[in-house]
Amino acid sequence: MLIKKPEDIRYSEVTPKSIYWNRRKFLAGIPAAFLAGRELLSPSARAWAGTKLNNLVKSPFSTTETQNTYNDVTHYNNFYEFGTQKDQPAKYAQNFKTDPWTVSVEGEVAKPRKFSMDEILKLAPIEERIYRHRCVEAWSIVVPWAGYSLSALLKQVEPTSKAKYVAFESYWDLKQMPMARPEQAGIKFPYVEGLRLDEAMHPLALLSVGMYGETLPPQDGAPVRMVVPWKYGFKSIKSIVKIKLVASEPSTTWKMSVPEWYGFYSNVNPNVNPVRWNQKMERRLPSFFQNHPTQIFNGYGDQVASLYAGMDLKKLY
Ligand SMILES: Nc1nc2c(c(=O)[nH]1)N[C@H]1C(S)=C(S)[C@@H](COP(=O)(O)O)O[C@H]1N2
Ligand SMILES: [Mo]
Repeated sequence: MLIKKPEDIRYSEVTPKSIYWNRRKFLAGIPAAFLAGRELLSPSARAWAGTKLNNLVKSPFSTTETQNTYNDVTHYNNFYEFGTQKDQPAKYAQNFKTDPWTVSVEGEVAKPRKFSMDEILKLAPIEERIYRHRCVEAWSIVVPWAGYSLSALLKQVEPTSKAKYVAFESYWDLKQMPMARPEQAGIKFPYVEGLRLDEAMHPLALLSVGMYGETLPPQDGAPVRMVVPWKYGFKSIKSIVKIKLVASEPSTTWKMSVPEWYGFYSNVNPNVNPVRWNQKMERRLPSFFQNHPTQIFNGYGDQVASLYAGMDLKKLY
């Protein structure tokens, strides 16, 4: 019998449920020893993660900088719900159940509604966007994300004139995330983030459903997350279940934790160091050394600087 390795299996389209059941049928006839560990670990997560996304549209926003490897990006993570050490999410998010999944989009909108992942996947053409990602801890990566501008989703619900900010909330369930306790992680849960409405509507603000041409792995925020490339990484909230349009600035997890270090805006800025360490240089993984000068707005200033015209970025860090 010829057995394909799971990672060689390719799908013609993304339909997580049917893939799950077909794959279960396919797997049922195969002795366990033939299957890769990854597959055995988490049939439910695998139903979503690692599924090929076809017909990705190229994006003019992509950088030509060298991309990090899939291994770099999936084994050096910040996802405190699954542990605070960089290697923990890869281990402890493996069984994270991301199907079925819905995202509620509500608040100051004319048409509040819940979106299933199938609906999110079909809402707009999925683009590949190769972005720089800069963590406030001063490491950085270059990732080929898959997704589309968050604006495409927000337009569907028709924000009212009262909507001035967008508040995001991550999934939180102690059964699936036993480490997601404030005593253990040092932050409150559920993880929450926010953007001003004009930031959220900016085409660079990406609603991401995948990376490296596949759906997101659990440790990187499956099944759907934000990627806001001109801000420090903690603004790019993972595993989103709620998006609420609101009238005033929403609370954000890291600002609640240490307000003098982590502001609401948290634009990448080598000239402002509210955190106790310097932000002038960064360590591009997998290097051990700070080998890259950090750019204002993480190099996206041409596109986004106008959003902050007239603002004192030292005060509004
Ligand atoms: N829900 C949630 N989202 C989160 C985090 C988290 O702990 N929980 N960490 C943030 C931080 S600090 C960074 S740097 C990025 C890391 O994304 P990556 O692991 O996919 O590189 O996710 C952000 N989103
Ligand atoms: Mo981060």
